[in-house]
Order: sequence, then C-alpha cells, then structure tokens
Amino acid sequence: MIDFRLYLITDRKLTADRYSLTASVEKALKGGVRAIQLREKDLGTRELLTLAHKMRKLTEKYNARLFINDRFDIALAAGADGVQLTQNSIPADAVRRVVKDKLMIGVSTHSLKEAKEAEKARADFITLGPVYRTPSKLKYGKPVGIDILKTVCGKVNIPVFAIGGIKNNKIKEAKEAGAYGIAMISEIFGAEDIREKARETVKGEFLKR
Ligand code: TZP
Repeated sequence: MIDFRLYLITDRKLTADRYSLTASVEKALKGGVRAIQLREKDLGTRELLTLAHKMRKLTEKYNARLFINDRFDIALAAGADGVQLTQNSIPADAVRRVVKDKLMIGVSTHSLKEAKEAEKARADFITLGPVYRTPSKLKYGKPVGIDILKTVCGKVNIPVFAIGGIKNNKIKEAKEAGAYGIAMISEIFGAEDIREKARETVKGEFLKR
C-alpha cells in the first residue's frame, strides 16, 4: 500500500544558496509532505550514507517515508523505507530477490514498455515522465506528454506517479489522466516559502484523495 500521493525529490543545489538540504526538507515536512526521495547523484557513497542517516532521522520525526535514489545498499544501511531505481540501476527483480519485503521499490520509467517491465519485475510503484517540460529540459529527456501518462495509467496495475514539470496547476490534469500521485522537485524546493508551498500542494483536492 503506497500511503502517500506527493513524492518530493531532493535537489540540494536548488536551495543551496538559502538553506542546507536538511533545513529545506524539514520545511517541506512541516508543510505536510509525507514522502521524500533522496536524489543527490553527485555524492560519493560515504557522503550519501551520512546524508541518508540525517534524512532518516528527520523523516521519522514527521512520520514520513524515505526513499533513496538508485542505491538499495544505502537504503538498507540507513533504514529507509524504499529505493527508487532508475533504468540504469540494478533491475527491480534482482533487488527484490535481495531485499524481499524490507524495502518498497519504485522504478523511474519513461514509456509504456519500461512501465510494463517494472510491473513485471515486482516494483511497488513507478514514476512516469517527464510529462511536461522541466526547468532543466535536456537533463531528463523529452517530455512524454499527458497522453502517454494516460495510456500507462490504463495499462499497469501498480500506482503511477506523474513526474516532470508538475506544478500545482497541473495536478488536476495528471489526476484525470489516472495518476495515483505526483512527484515534484522545483515546484516545492524552488519556492520562496517551501513550507507554505508544500502546505498549499498537499491540501489540494487531488492529493487528499
Ligand atoms: N525525472 C523525470 S523528470 C525529473 C526527474 C527526476 C525532474 C522533475 O523535476 P521538476 O522540477 O518537478 O520538473
């Protein structure tokens, strides 16, 4: 059972000139976010583990879920709730054999084919995107569009989180396409008042469902 509808992904560079990552995440948690994915791809193993431990402490305080991008070893070591696998990670079925039910597994997908593969490999949920243009357009690939989101939601039986360029005014459209939830970076971490933006987002009609 996936007990969150808003999946907030970190990017410490977005807030670095204002706050530390822990301070930014705490603001979001205070605003009501209940699932965080630690995604700091440039960090080495030790640094990431240290940060993961800090995030675990913080998320526990707010009764929120913690996922670690790519690294199921770090997720296990830090006592996280889950891992978010990319298309270049160890595949979900191989991770599942090792972690059994100790971790939830999310998989990042960009097409119906990848979505079906993730489901077959026993992922608990997927993200699908980028649905829209993202601030850093090229980094995440070409937008897949709302129609692909709709197709995928109709053809897989695990929860789909829409990702990529999701702003508060796009949540309704993602919901209508069948998304279970949404994943965000810049809408929240790029906001001047992170706590208030998080509060505004989680109290929206769709995310209360
Ligand atoms: N994967 C696909 S799009 C994306 C990721 C990590 C970035 C989402 O960022 P934003 O700022 O919510 O568009």
